[in-house]
Amino acid sequence: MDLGSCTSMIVLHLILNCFCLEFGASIDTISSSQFIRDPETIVSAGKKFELGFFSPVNSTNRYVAIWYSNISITTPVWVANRKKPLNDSSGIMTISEDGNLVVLNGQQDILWSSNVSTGMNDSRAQLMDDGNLVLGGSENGNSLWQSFQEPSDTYIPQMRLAANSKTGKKTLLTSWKSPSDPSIGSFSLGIDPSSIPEIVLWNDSRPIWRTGPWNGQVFIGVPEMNSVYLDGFNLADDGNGGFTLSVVFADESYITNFVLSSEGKFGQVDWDDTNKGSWRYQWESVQDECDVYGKCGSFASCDAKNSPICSCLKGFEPKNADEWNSRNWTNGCVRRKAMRCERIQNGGELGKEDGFLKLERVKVPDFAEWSSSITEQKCRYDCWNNCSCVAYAYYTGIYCMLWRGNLTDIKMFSSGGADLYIRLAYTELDNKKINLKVIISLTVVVGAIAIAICVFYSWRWIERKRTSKKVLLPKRKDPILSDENVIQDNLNHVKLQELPLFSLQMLIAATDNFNTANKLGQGGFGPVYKGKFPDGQEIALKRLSRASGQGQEEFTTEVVVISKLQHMNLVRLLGCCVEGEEMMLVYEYMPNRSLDAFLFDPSRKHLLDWKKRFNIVEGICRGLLYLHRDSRLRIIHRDLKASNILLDQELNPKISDFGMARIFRRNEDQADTGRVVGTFGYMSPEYAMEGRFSEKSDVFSFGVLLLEIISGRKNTSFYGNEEALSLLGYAWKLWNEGNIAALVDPGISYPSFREEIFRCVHVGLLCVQEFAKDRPAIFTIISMLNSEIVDLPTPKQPAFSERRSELDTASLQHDRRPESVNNVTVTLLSGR
Ligand SMILES: *[C@@H]1O[C@H](CO)[C@@H](O)[C@H](O)[C@H]1NC(C)=O
Ligand SMILES: *[C@@H]1O[C@H](CO)[C@@H](O)[C@H](O)[C@H]1NC(C)=O
Ligand SMILES: *[C@@H]1O[C@H](CO)[C@@H](O)[C@H](O)[C@H]1NC(C)=O
Ligand SMILES: *[C@@H]1O[C@H](CO)[C@@H](O)[C@H](O)[C@H]1NC(C)=O
Ligand SMILES: *[C@@H]1O[C@H](CO)[C@@H](O)[C@H](O)[C@H]1NC(C)=O
Ligand SMILES: *[C@@H]1O[C@H](CO)[C@@H](O)[C@H](O)[C@H]1NC(C)=O
Ligand SMILES: *[C@@H]1O[C@H](CO)[C@@H](O)[C@H](O)[C@H]1NC(C)=O
Ligand SMILES: *[C@@H]1O[C@H](CO)[C@@H](O)[C@H](O)[C@H]1NC(C)=O
Ligand SMILES: *[C@@H]1O[C@H](CO)[C@@H](O)[C@H](O)[C@H]1NC(C)=O
Ligand SMILES: *[C@@H]1O[C@H](CO)[C@@H](O)[C@H](O)[C@H]1NC(C)=O
Ligand SMILES: *[C@@H]1O[C@H](CO)[C@@H](O)[C@H](O)[C@H]1NC(C)=O
Ligand SMILES: CC(=O)N[C@H]1CO[C@H](CO)[C@@H](O)[C@@H]1O
Repeated sequence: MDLGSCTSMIVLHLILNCFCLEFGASIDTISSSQFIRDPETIVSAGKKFELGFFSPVNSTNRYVAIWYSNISITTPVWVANRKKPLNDSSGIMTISEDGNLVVLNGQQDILWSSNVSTGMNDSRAQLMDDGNLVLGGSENGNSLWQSFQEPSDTYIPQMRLAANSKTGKKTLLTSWKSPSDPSIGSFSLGIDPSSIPEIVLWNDSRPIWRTGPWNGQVFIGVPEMNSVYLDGFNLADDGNGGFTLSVVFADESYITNFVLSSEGKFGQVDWDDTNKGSWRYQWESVQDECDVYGKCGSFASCDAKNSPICSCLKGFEPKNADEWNSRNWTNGCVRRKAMRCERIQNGGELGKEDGFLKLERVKVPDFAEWSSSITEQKCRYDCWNNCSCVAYAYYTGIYCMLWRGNLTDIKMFSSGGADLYIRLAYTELDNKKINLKVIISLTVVVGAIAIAICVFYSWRWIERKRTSKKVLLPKRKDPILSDENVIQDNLNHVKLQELPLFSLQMLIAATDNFNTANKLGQGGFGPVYKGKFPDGQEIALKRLSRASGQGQEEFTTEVVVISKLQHMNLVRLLGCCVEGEEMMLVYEYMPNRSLDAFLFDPSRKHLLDWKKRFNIVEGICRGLLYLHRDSRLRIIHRDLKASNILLDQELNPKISDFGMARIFRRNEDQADTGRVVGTFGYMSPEYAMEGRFSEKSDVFSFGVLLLEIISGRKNTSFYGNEEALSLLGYAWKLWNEGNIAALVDPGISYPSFREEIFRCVHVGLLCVQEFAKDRPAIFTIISMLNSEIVDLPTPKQPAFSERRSELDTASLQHDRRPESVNNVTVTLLSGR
């Protein structure tokens, strides 16, 4: 199509649009001339949401509400006239003379109004496809009011909950009074911004559940947030007391929301379309009694696995023993022996310094105060140094939390959670003098430990066998991050604000003046050398060629992206060097080089048996999941391939080379680029041809990589044989012939893993499907590999499985920057 005909199409389209608006064929808008009268409705453009009149169960009252238009149960996600129902079917929703959106009854009384000063009388309200009802002036298109600002009992993706600690303003979800009465009930939920922000559920004004503080990635009192299912949350801080919660779900076709029921139950529900359709809770805030706020009173902890569930913290005793023993825990516990600093104040005997007792895996108590100390030692000292401090905790992303006064709402988790250090008088700690009793009990304990060790090792042996089949979900508390490493890790976070700069002198010395003997390889835009610092630390050094003028952007991207990321499956950047013409990046050294050096080398591929390969697959998944979903940023790698997967001592994979990565804002899902970079063979069709990339283009590359790992063959190793098919075409052919076994690398002996390998082939084929929307997201892939999802969909024909394209000549990896394939996307780029 030439430009002329394109323009005329657009004009025609515009004319049609106007025509529709004026004459009522467009039915997503309310204006003063185009209002709705019970039982009329309007439907959003994509037909996802509908607005109209409805009656709740067992009620004849009429309310204006928004519901999902395409599901069999009318589920209002927003109700307008909650306080003043209509008692007949004479209701109208329209734009009033003052420009507000209003609900009127037959007598023209205003039952509900958007109640903003609009300064115009010709505004219109539009129901958007995300469920938002937006009142806008027809002139400038600014919104005057939105239903998302006044939520009812449902939080739908795209909505934002805001709170401001300075103005005290909060957007709250408020429950209905009962399933048949939408008026405002006693429960509400929103952000409590008073100290470290968290989400709180209130019964009137009493908190009854809370998430624990936000650490930049998760609410640390919700251990399920380690799981991918609840991911997509973000709590943005405007630096001025304002916080905004948003949730992004990768798959928009999937109907899910968070609802606060009239009984005060809060959870995530999913629409299940099977049978006639129903809502299913996929997560609930209160999973056991210990989730109920302050169940055990002050200075006590709650453990649902114990009976009774409440116990005083060590060094504390029930305030009222009778009540406590009859399981009335309201009064909580009190300190048995005053802290030393208190004894000083009261002129008592001094004794030794107070100490801290560590409580592991807890939901940290309420009323944490944030301290600016960033090391654990300093945090401990801050607490120790101030007599009003009774406990501290140190947690990645928040760093130092201190508590004064009472400790309320401590729950013990079986995994996850934080470590809480409680301040106790010296004599309450475990370091008492050894007496006879202790010796006797020690003997018993030693015996018990011996038995326990035997049990533990046999259990571990069994567990090892089991976990070899299990994909590890991305626990934020990676073993590598525990205890001292947490400090180290956090120090790194801080340091990386200004990435260490190495001097050129030092790097010249480390690499013996870039001696070719130390050259590890040639990257896309510069050689990589091995080096060694005087202290013995080995490094890999990428020297970017500035001569070509290229590499500068990659250098910046890589520094920005990777210095913000910390994950065991991503390669670590140690620092950089910019001096004169030189730009260099310094990484940790990976002794086993990259995956392709094993996979495609006939003499070394046998070193990777199936278990190692599967471990590598899992690791890549975890690294990708972190990039796509878990880190603060959302990152599309764009150049995932075997040579960018480095292997450490134990052959754990680490994703490297972020020079082409793109950072997405949390609410962005895809982007277009006029400059297609990447490696043929791993590029998804929409990226290679249209410059469109998203998480799903990384998934495509992962799929190719997965098939390469299984087959031990490169996509590009197929010219001229096997009937001129690519790896994908070959895999597809074998899949259809039911001969998957022929794809598997003969170098891996596998009878006992047959099923697992076939499953991987299946997943691989799902990842390389032609259309991005058909490809699973990375967290789904993990569940699939892990056999959590048992019934895998049937893959459709992969991209590139038939055509042998003319691109073959470019399929070697030397050319990383083919020219723009499509000129049109270049103009799109500037619009974003
Ligand atoms: C509606 O009324 C019927 C009969 O009184 C009752 O059985 C049912 O539980 C009610 N439903 C709701 C949601 O209140
Ligand atoms: C409506 O639901 C049906 C099945 O429940 C689905 O096939 C269809 O795509 C949906 N339409 C929209 C616009 O979501
Ligand atoms: C409905 O409510 C109006 C006031 O809003 C009242 O005047 C009228 O009598 C009511 N009708 C019925 C049938 O209850
Ligand atoms: C409109 O808002 C004003 C203050 O913002 C309030 O006083 C008034 O009661 C509101 N009116 C309605 C109908 O909600
Ligand atoms: C809107 O206001 C203008 C003047 O302010 C008036 O001429 C016009 O009739 C009004 N329109 C409606 C629909 O009330
Ligand atoms: C909410 O508070 C009311 C009154 O104080 C109480 O009866 C009810 O049990 C509470 N509900 C929950 C879920 O805490
Ligand atoms: C528990 O103790 C508190 C205060 O002593 C008292 O007010 C409350 O009624 C008691 N609750 C029960 C269930 O006995
Ligand atoms: C201890 O902390 C409290 C509360 O922040 C503060 O008011 C007080 O000055 C501190 N005391 C010392 C000795 O730092
Ligand atoms: C615990 O401390 C908080 C704030 O420091 C206070 O609001 C609350 O009332 C206290 N609770 C008890 C049981 O003392
Ligand atoms: C794989 O190789 C074939 C030719 O060998 C090529 O046409 C194709 O673009 C490559 N990429 C993919 C993803 O299949
Ligand atoms: C892209 O634009 C350049 C110059 O603007 C032109 O030379 C080239 O032919 C165009 N390519 C395509 C595929 O349209
Ligand atoms: C399979 C393999 O070559 N593993 C090596 C990885 O690197 C460590 C440390 O250099 C070697 O000890 C392993 O043999």
